Amino acid sequence: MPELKTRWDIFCTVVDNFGDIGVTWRLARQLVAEHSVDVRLWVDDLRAFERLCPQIDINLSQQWQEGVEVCHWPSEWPVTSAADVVIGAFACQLPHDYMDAMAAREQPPLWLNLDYLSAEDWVIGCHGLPSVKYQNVQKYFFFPGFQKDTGGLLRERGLLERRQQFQLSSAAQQQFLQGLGIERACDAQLISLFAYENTGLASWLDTLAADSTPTHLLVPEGRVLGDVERWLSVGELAVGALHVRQALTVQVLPFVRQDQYDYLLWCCDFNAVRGEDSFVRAQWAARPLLWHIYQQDDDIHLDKLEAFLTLYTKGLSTPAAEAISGLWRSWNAGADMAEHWLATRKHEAELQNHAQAWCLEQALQADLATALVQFYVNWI
Ligand code: TRH
Repeated sequence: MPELKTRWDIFCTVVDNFGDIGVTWRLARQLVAEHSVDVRLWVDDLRAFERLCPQIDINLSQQWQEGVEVCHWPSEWPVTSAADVVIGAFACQLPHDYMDAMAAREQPPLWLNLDYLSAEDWVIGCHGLPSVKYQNVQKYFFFPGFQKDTGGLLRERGLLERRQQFQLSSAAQQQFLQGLGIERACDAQLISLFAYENTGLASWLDTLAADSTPTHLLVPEGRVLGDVERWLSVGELAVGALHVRQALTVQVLPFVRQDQYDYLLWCCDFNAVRGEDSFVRAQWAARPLLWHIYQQDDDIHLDKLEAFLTLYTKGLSTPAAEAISGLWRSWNAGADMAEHWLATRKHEAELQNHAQAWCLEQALQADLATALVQFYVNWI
């Protein structure tokens, strides 16, 4: 692909949680590092950003981080020229003055809405279609996805090779885990837990505690901790807290930098993830996973869950497909996890092989940043 010294503006409003900033920060860095473009990332909430990237100075209106110009989205829009490519993430509304600046350009910019990730089939038909127009500037839909003819998934160059090397090195893993204060018992399975509040958690923890295989459960600080506290019957859990209940050890971790979170996923035998970005990262970890999908009005998220399961379970034996699907459905209904977890455990080896195969299959698609650059090249 030709090297393009173009300017890109990415706009991110943090609705809630970390997915909006997680995705746009990852994309911005990758565009700079791998496609040599200039990127300004406009973010309205630097505090949320700071959780993933602690080197951010939340008091600055403009700063450079890893080659990206990070700008705090101001209440009064500054006079600034519009970039060659403008990305509004997740249908965020661009400032009116900026839209005027887009329209004032001699050559209008490529204007894209980066949509939410979905495995539903309709995404294929809608990816790349024109959306609304502002004066002479046409906006287009850009849909990430798992299938051919979608925008693909965010995946940095060399990610899978780095992951594989790390997973082959028990010393590297041990060093990383020790850095977080984790002493893994040699026969214990490691599970990471990043989830929203979930009434099904207690039954899963009961099952893990009663299991003959020991489990070390790693829980980064966040929304699920309240359910963990209730199950343990303890007060507020702080980072570093460690509790043992029969075969289950529960340890609370700090919320780590985004790249460190990858290492955590790569170390674990099984990852419970949520939302969008951690969900994708767990797939690149090539380990079996459990997805807590972001809840939407009228339960439309359940269609997305089923669409993903349909794709993901292709190639699995019927019992393994039923086990993992049952587990995911229960988790997302906040229902009892015991039976489905035990069923899933029976197919551990098959699910592990499948996670590897799925990861390799997904990596055959162009990654999302490359697909965006290609879209721009085709457009001009
Ligand atoms: O935080 P989320 O629930 O974000 C959600 C979803 O994106 C959802 O689709 C969207 O509508 C909503 O936000 C507004 O889950 P997600 O997408 O996994 O984002 C979490 C980010 O946090 C991801 O980039 C990984 C990162 N992370 C760390 O950097 N360190 C950590 O310790 C952990 C646990 C996560």
